[in-house]
Amino acid sequence: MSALTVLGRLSSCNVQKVIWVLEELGLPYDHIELGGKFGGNNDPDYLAMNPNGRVPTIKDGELILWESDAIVRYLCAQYGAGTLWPEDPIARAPVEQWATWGTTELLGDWIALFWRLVRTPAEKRKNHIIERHLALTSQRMQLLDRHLAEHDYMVGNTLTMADVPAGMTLYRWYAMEIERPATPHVDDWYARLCERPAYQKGICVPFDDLVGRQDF
Ligand SMILES: N[C@@H](CCC(=O)N[C@@H](CS)C(=O)NCC(=O)O)C(=O)O
Repeated sequence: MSALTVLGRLSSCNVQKVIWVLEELGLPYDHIELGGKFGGNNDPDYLAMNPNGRVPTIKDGELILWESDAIVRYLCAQYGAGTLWPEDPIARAPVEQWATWGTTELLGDWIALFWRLVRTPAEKRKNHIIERHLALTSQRMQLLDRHLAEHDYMVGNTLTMADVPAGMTLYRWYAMEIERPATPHVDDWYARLCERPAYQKGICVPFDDLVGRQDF
């Protein structure tokens, strides 16, 4: 048994970020599938750790932590100093900025699009709502494209925590049957990410078992 345990189903995009980071850091960990079709996230034992009843939660020694972004920040700060987590606050500031942008600005419409298109059964889909979320997500991807014209990764030319929230969205973005705007620099960034075994393991996870399911 490793000191570090992740609880949460890998089909969850929030769990995926955590697994991606752990794999990038090369840390040993145990992974327990929980939530969704696995259940367990409303059991008293789990709620005692995470009263929010959602996944992921991690245990690292005595530390119990939930909220995927807090977990990603903790793992990067604790184990990725100098790589995923620049130690100098001035160097780290844009990393924090883009990580927050990914989570707050990009993720909202992207996840709404995924829910409306993929998780909603075909007979219940509302095209005008799908189109609105697609248009807003596309605008964010175009902003990202302009930014990535100048950089190989979100901040500078190596992977940092800044890549995690936005990078997480890409597998599903490219897998969804939608009309995407031309974003050649995002395409190149995605190709670079796909070359990383950690990204393959954490993020490139087929989502067939989520199609048409709104019950979790
Ligand atoms: N803000 C939370 C959101 C967590 C969340 O919504 N998790 C979803 C999966 S992506 C969940 O637990 N759904 C219930 C389930 O899987 O049973 C985080 O980032 O960790």
